[in-house]
Amino acid sequence: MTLRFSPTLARRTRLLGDGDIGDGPVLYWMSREQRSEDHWPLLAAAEAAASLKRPLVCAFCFSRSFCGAQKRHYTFLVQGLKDTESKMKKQNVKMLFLFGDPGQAIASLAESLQAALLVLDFDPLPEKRAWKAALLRRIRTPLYETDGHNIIPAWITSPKKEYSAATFRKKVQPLLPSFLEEFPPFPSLPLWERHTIEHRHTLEEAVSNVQPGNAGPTIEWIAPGASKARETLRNFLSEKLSGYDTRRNDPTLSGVSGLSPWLHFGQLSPQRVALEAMKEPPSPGRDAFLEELLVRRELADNFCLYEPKAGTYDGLPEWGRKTLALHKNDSRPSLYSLTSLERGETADLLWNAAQREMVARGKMHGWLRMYWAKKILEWTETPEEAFERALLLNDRYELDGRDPNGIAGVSWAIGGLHDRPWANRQVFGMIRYMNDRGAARKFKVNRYIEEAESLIATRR
Ligand code: FO1
Repeated sequence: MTLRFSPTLARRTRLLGDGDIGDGPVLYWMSREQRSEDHWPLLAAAEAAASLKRPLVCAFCFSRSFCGAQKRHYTFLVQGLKDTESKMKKQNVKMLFLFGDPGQAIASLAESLQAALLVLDFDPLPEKRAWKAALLRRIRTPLYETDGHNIIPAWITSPKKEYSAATFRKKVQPLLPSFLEEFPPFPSLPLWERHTIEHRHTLEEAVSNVQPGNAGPTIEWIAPGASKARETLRNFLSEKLSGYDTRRNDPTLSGVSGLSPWLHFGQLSPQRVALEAMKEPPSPGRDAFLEELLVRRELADNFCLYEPKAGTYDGLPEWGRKTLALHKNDSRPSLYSLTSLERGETADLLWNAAQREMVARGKMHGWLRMYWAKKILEWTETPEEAFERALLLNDRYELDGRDPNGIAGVSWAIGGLHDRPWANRQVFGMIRYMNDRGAARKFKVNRYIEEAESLIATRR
């Protein structure tokens, strides 16, 4: 029996594997989208539960490690899940927390629940692809995947890896009006009564098994959770949206949204952000912001979805790897060890401040991230090692790291992904070059360095 979803959910959901509908509750395996509202995968699971007259159970599985995540990341994630768990209760959704290899743990939970069917949230991150494959091998019930991160489901926007934002934008624009819609109301669901003691999986118990590293101090300047995210969104839209286009490239003006940590952990829906932004008056700032949110961000998912080697040097565009290889033996102006880079101990004061801010606060301004990664290319023996170092440091310290956006960003800076060839030069070949003179044209470099140092000192 194939389930029939309502049209708006059917077009955001695809059947990954068929099977027999079980006698138990519907199971939503929460991973990327860790909120309780504005949530297409949860709505798909809820619609299935309502039509089958079954309860809905939501499970989050903590893996042993995750792309180099540290304690500071789990603190943000766990606080957010606590907030979500209490909201889910009000919708009659029971949350269970597991620990282990997610593909296996979720399959055995589905088995023990005799789950009617399973819904998971789309995530093209390489790490997640392995989890999904492991689950598919074991699961017996129908398995659906719903895209809760992209306004247009990634497999609908384009059937292939896109070359640039320009080609991708041409596909996004005609589809946007019909997909940028309000979320339907959450259906009323029966409470899941029949849980036995074996399903007593608490959040504290599950996360106590994870032993993350402790790099970087705890982060205090941003509060996790959906309510804080919505408040920040509201302030950004009313105070900063209209000037976004003129202020976004200047790290001395807090002109950017600062929403990326909540978006990364799925505590805020990108569709909610776009719906609220569209309620603001049209302006060049709104256009620039929506371009980042709808094109750049979804382009990163397109890359990870269609490039099997995304996140590795071999996943970079061929033209980029070729031009870097031709300049492999160029002498580097300076060479630094990973430790010197990690400590921000280079001769470049701007770079050091950006690195130290990322370590201290788990964030780095967008323009500086590009400059930061390109300098690592210039100061490392080989482009391959530079790519690995940039992604390693990004994922170890950034609050919004371990994400398709981080992979696409580092791939753009070092390998020319979604960019075009530029004039040939030392070390970079035709990869776009950036230097401190470029920075000085964009913003007051010394002001940024002073501000960063004071923020680092006061831990704000
Ligand atoms: N997702 C999970 O399903 N299980 C985890 O244990 C987990 C840990 C984790 C730690 C840090 C982090 O930044 C993300 C983490 N995620 C985890 C995934 C996250 O929710 C996002 O799905 C991806 O990182 C974005 O693609």
